Amino acid sequence: MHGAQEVHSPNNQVSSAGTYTVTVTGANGCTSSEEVVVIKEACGTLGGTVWFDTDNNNTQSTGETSSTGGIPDNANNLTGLTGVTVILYNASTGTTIASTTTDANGNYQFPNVPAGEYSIVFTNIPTGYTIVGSNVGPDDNSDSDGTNTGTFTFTGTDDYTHDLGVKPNVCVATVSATTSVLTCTTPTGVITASAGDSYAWSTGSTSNNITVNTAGTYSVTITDGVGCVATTSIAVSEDKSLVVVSVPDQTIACGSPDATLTASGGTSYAWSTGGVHSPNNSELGRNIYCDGTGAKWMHEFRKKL
Ligand SMILES: [Ca+2]
Ligand SMILES: [Ca+2]
Ligand SMILES: [Ca+2]
Repeated sequence: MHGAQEVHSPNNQVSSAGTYTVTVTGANGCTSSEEVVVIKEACGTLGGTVWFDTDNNNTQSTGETSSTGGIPDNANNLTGLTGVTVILYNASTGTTIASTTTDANGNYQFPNVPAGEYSIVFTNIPTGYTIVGSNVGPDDNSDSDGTNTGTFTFTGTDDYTHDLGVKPNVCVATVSATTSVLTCTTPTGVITASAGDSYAWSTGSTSNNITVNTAGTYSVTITDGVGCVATTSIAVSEDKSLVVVSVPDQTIACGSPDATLTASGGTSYAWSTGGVHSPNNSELGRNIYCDGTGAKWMHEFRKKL
């Protein structure tokens, strides 16, 4: 009963639940009394966070969020996923109660929610993230409740247990090249990227492979179907320096049948006499002969094999 303080006005503003009594006196002096029952609806805040499960254990770990109901630990500069749409449904009727988006720290709140049966759905999650396992472990404060929490009972006491754990997709890009050194015999190489859905090469190509003919470092960014993005690069060098050929001149002395001409500096040799692929060629030579005056004469010849 709330009769301790009398109010002599037709209006009486109350803020507490309870039973109130009013006694009304008419112009004729007669009185009547009436009891008024006031029920205060239980209201509170529903909320949580979309957090990064950086250690992949499907629960909010120390350092990922604070220990109190999914509020990110900003002291560690940790943030959650911003811009995720969160929808509050009346689980009894299926109607939408409210919709909001996660803030810069991944938090969301629905204030002034009456006690009742609800469900919360997370949607518009950016590509590039995987949803972690739901309801792992015994503590609803620290678990993830999935993109649809399912029906839960809200008593009107603030409740921040409705969270969603996400983790960035990780992928690794690799490239392979048919040659790492461009030479006179291998003037081009083909660099092939590991499988993806799209490719962006430093050359501007969007193919999964590129053909290169100049030395350099070539990079590629690979994107797959779930938004996983990875970049890698490979260096291709070039060795097209000319061989320094050294063949000392020779004299075929009078009376000698030939001279050996020796080339160096290479790995294979092709003499003008043909058919000889060694550093030495004794088929090319000069005849030196002497006449009766003592003068020397020379005749070059190439012997056909
Ligand atoms: Ca974790
Ligand atoms: Ca749960
Ligand atoms: Ca939870």
